Amino acid sequence: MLIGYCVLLFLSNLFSINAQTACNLLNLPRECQCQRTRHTSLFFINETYVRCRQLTEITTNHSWSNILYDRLIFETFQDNLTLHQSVFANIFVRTLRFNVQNLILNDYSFQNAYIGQLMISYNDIRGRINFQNNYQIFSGSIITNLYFKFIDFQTIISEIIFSNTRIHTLTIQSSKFYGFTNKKLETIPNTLSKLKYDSFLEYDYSLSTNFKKISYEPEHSYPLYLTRYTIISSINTINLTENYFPNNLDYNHLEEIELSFNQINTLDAHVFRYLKEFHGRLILLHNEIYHIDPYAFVDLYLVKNLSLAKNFI
Ligand SMILES: *[C@@H]1O[C@H](CO)[C@@H](O)[C@H](O)[C@H]1NC(C)=O
Ligand SMILES: *[C@@H]1O[C@H](CO)[C@@H](O)[C@H](O)[C@H]1NC(C)=O
Ligand SMILES: *[C@@H]1O[C@H](CO)[C@@H](O)[C@H](O)[C@H]1NC(C)=O
Ligand SMILES: *[C@@H]1O[C@H](CO)[C@@H](O)[C@H](O)[C@H]1NC(C)=O
Ligand SMILES: CC(=O)N[C@H]1CO[C@H](CO)[C@@H](O)[C@@H]1O
Repeated sequence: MLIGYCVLLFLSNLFSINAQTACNLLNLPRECQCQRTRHTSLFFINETYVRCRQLTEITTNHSWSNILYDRLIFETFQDNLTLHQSVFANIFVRTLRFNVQNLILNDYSFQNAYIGQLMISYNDIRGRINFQNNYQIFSGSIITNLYFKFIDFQTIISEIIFSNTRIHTLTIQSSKFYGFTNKKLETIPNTLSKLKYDSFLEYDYSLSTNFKKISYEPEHSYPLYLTRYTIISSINTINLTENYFPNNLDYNHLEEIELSFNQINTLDAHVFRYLKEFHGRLILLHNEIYHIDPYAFVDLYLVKNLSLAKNFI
């Protein structure tokens, strides 16, 4: 009994020393607290949990990417949180969460990042997001789930923001989303291998460091690879346009597009013009579609499953 207790004490001391070391490596701003994740084995010494409250600027003064994170959380209420250039370059985190009223992202803020779940929201009220220069933010990154909830995008955004990125599921929910500019990019095909990691980091499993490092050339713009593209209750128009389909998306690898609960009533001519190679499922459930232009679906010749239930047709 006593021996067991001593062993436990010894292990927890060993752990706290390691956790302490990981946190010290960061030399965190005073708004941030670093601790071990609760309920995880004492042996997972990489399971660092960092939470920052009312931080307004994230700068490269701190080496954020020095350690691996289980959870990294930023809560900034009624203020701006500005991420400087490249602050989270090469970061490795299972869950990264921003609960921020006005999030301002700069070029390459998440370059080469490896993220399980990236959640951007603002409680149950609408927060705002600002892509400072409308330029590459996520290039070279692999993200399992990128999730925007209760966010006002304020304006049409450039698809360059998501160029050279591999995302399993991109979800925009209960937000105000105005679509993409579909600016033509100089795209270089077949660039998956240029990304640093070759697989998704499942955010609900233990962090794994077994990944291949592949070199990355930042001077080029590459396509966006997505498996599922979901916009629910967020499209800010009743007349769906091609702007909701980024032109740099590799539709050949996309398995599902879901645009449900969006109050869309019109499908215009050639609205799916970028989807010529899309052969997955297109789900338009629970809209108010009653006007479909005769040329609305002409570009969709490979689509496998089209779901138009719960509409006004
Ligand atoms: C970052 O470091 C520079 C130079 O050391 C300093 O002037 C600046 O105030 C720091 N910024 C923040 C947000 O700490
Ligand atoms: C917050 O950012 C916006 C730009 O998005 C700017 O106009 C405003 O002045 C900023 N507010 C503060 C308190 O820095
Ligand atoms: C839908 O929007 C497109 C592009 O803005 C426009 O050309 C078209 O007339 C609109 N359709 C309807 C039915 O309002
Ligand atoms: C098509 O999608 C609907 C709704 O998601 C599903 O119920 C149906 O089984 C799918 N059909 C095929 C052939 O995949
Ligand atoms: C970055 C980091 O802290 N990596 C450590 C994770 O844990 C293993 C042992 O469990 C160490 O060998 C790594 O250095």
